[in-house]
Amino acid sequence: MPPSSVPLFGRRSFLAGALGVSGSALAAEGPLQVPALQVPIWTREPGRGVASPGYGVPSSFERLARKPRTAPAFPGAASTGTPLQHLHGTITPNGLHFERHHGGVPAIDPEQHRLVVHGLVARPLILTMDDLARFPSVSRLHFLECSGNTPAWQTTNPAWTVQDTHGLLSCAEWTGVELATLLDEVGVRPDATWLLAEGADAAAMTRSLPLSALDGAILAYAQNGEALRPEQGYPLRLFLPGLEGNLSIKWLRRIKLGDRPFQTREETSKYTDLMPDGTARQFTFTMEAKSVVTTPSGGHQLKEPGAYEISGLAWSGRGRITGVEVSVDGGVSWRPAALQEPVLSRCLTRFRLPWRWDGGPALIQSRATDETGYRQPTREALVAARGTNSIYHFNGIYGWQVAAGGSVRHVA
Ligand SMILES: Nc1nc2c(c(=O)[nH]1)N[C@H]1C(S)=C(S)[C@@H](COP(=O)(O)O)O[C@H]1N2
Ligand SMILES: [Mo]
Repeated sequence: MPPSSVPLFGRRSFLAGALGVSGSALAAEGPLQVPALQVPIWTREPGRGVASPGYGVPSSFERLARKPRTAPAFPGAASTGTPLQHLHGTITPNGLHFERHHGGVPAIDPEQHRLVVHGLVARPLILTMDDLARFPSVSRLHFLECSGNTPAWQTTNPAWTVQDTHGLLSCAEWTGVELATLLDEVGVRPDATWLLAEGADAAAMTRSLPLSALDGAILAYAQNGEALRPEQGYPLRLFLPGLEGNLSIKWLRRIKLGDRPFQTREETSKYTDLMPDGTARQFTFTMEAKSVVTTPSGGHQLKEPGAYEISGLAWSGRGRITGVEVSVDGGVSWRPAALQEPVLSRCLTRFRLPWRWDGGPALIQSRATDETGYRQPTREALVAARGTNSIYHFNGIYGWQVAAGGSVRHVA
């Protein structure tokens, strides 16, 4: 029988041998003999008062942090990854949302910030943040992924954690005005087919987007219930569900309607995909279905053989995730994982599968399928189709090798 089909929780306990209670005691019927609970110091004294200065922070026992990715060309052109290996559920706390800045984080006074909408429109507009707050608003849960997430086309490193391989991925509830609402207000002319979005940062990041790709686009001013963080584009960003992160222009200050793509630096020299024949794919907007196991993953250490939960994240820029399969034998056999409800379109989906580790080597992988029927490919299939010249859009199956001693390492 392959390890993946060994019955998992046939016994009475997940943690036989743990909790200071022996496995044989658990197996026996009747009341358990447990040592008396001590009354700890934190029960004998009152705790501290309310949070000061008023904005709460995590317990001092928690040490979560974003982690810088590759060394930046200059200090402002940096990125940091979300610690996916330590997070739960699907929402990324605002202080841990990944960051990617091409010209640093500007300190923008919202009173002075303006959004200009012009070009092929009937009524060009200059809007303040107060103006925007008066429009009808929406809140939607969506992932954001940098297309440069997962540096796996040419390189691999056994020391990588999931923060290094998939950390340019986060998920939040985004609130703001639907772009369609604003476009109605300015009156898009019939000859307009593309728009340009421009940021107010020192990079003045600009990207072109066809109007046909704007489904669900939000002019977002809030993230998980509070104003955007400066790192995420305070006071205003474009948010484009399911599309490569680069298009979600932060510190948004200008939208121009036109009748063709604007061919900016970021869509000509950057954010194109060099194919094996030397041509480049341009305007590869959609993030294809992808998944990764976050527990156990690189850097984790399993203490002893027994019951564990395999858990991870799946997402697709094309819609809902319909299934995630997990393999613990390097892709020989696959089993369906449970998907945490609600499964939302273009949002992270948490998957889980109980697993009994027999103490031997195991290669843990996941593969996701979305509602279009697209299934996450193997690395081999991706490379066969697209070669190894690319930088962006790696969505291949990824693995974690559990060694006999319980250490967990990345394998390509
Ligand atoms: N104005 C501006 N917008 C920007 C960027 C930037 O440097 N400047 N970086 C882009 C890139 S490459 C990505 S992946 C996302 C990252 O968003 P985040 O930092 O909120 O995670 O923002 C995009 N929008
Ligand atoms: Mo990015």
